[in-house]
Amino acid sequence: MSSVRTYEADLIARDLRIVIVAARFNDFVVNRLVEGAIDALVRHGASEKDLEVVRVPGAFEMPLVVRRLALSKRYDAVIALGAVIKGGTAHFEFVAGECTSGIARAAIDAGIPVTNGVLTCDTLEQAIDRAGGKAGNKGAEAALAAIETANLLKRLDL
Ligand code: INI
Repeated sequence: MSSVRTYEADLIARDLRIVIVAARFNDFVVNRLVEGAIDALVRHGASEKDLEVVRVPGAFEMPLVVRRLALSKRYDAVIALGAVIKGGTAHFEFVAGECTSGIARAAIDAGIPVTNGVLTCDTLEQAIDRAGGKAGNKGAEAALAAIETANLLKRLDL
């Protein structure tokens, strides 16, 4: 091992205040992402009283609400969960692109982690695979990324 000073964070969610922003569009898929995220947070020590879920109509509305919540100083991290499925719309690229760049910008503007659990898939089958099916649960992955990044920022104490 090198002796270079290295900062990394644990996955302990105790005392972290986290809000999940979930789209109603494709709720059949998104609800599984929400369940996966809450399960991961609680299994890593989060208390349910420190967790909130905010519902938005679709992925396109995500950036505005995510940004307001991230700037509110009420939370240590925001988890964005949605499912944009290509078969469903001709404006797939616009919805997916605006959502992704908007939530990334919200994190930069607010200075807290906003993790991206918004699926962008060609088919409903792919989305189901990634929402607790054979490709894991991207909601749980986004939750772990939120815990780690929130703890990293606390540890860096900048
Ligand atoms: N919103 C989604 O979250 N996923 C989709 O797949 C989707 N499709 O297919 O259209 C979608 N559209 C709605 C969009 O996010 C807005 O809610 C709507 O355009 C109103 O602004």
